[in-house]
Amino acid sequence: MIIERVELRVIRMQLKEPFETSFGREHDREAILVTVYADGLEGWGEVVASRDFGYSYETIETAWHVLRTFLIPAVLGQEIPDVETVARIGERLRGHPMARAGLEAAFWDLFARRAGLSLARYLGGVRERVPVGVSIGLQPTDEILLEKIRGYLEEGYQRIKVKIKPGRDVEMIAAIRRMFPEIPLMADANSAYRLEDADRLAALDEFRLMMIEQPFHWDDLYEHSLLQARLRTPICLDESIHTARHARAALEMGACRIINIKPGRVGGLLEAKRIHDLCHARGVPVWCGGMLETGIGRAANVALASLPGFTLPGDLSASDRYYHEDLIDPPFVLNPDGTLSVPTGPGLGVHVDRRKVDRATVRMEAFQR
Ligand code: OSB
Ligand code: MG
Repeated sequence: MIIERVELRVIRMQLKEPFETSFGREHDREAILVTVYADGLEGWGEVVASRDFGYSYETIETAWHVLRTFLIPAVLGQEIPDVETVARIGERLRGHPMARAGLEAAFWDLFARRAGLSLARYLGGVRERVPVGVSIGLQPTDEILLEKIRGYLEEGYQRIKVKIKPGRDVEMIAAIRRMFPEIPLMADANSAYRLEDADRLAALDEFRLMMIEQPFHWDDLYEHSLLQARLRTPICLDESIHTARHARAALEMGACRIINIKPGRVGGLLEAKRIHDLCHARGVPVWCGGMLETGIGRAANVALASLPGFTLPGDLSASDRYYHEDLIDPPFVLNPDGTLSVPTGPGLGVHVDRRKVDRATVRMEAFQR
């Protein structure tokens, strides 16, 4: 397909409540929406970089720069036959996975629509519904956290993930376990610990967590392998897995037993699928992570999570867990069985509400061949 037009938008969405992790607090969410046009069709993708660095070095500003300076000129007016071509263009850059993933996502939507298939089917998905959990940010007190957990369990979420950091860990998890002895529970440190904290992390073993996510540095594998050798609890890596090569290395050195797959972190759905395929072949469970996406990024994640190896509940909560009003109509709603339904329409399978997109847009640029 000859790519006729690409649009970039920075959108800003107020979060229902602030989201706090070990690296900072977000009150609203900015993201870049990418729209590609060809043959009377359009495709939408979401770049999950934030305004500030923290989770990653990428920001809205770096992603905008990379897209408008390098990636869009390489596809605009060109004959792009498949997503592999887009991925190869992206791989010429070193790093900047979120910028690349957002553009690639728009092409996945476009090509799935051209094929008349849902993105889930186009990717090889096998599930009609995907099990989902909820990721709860750091709260001012344990009491508030326990109330939040109770509310999400009542709504039907299948597992609870809480954020931890030094000083907000063993006692907090103990309090959760006293109140909810049997719930599927896990903790995400977002790289807040150091090797010297290994004893403190080992003290979490007694709480039967499903996993501890990313305790050490965002780019580390080796120190995680030292920790995993000491822990009964599986380590799940998020930040440290940038490619399928990292995933293989991490598994072979025993740095983790579970992988959180986020398309934005690994440069796109194609690399996400490669990591899935590798883990699936080895019997390693994976789940789909989240970056507080709008319905556009969420639809791509839900499609990815319909692949057979995504056996654990993902950070794929309903639209109303994040936003008063999503950009898609209808929004994602939680099924009573704690799942989200995988859209079946062509491409992302969700209707992007352009009026809502316009209202959320704070910056826009169009590129025409
Ligand atoms: O580490 O998984 C993370 C949100 C922003 C950045 C990093 C992370 C998260 C979450 C939220 O945990 C997951 C979600 O519900 O989208
Ligand atoms: Mg994480």
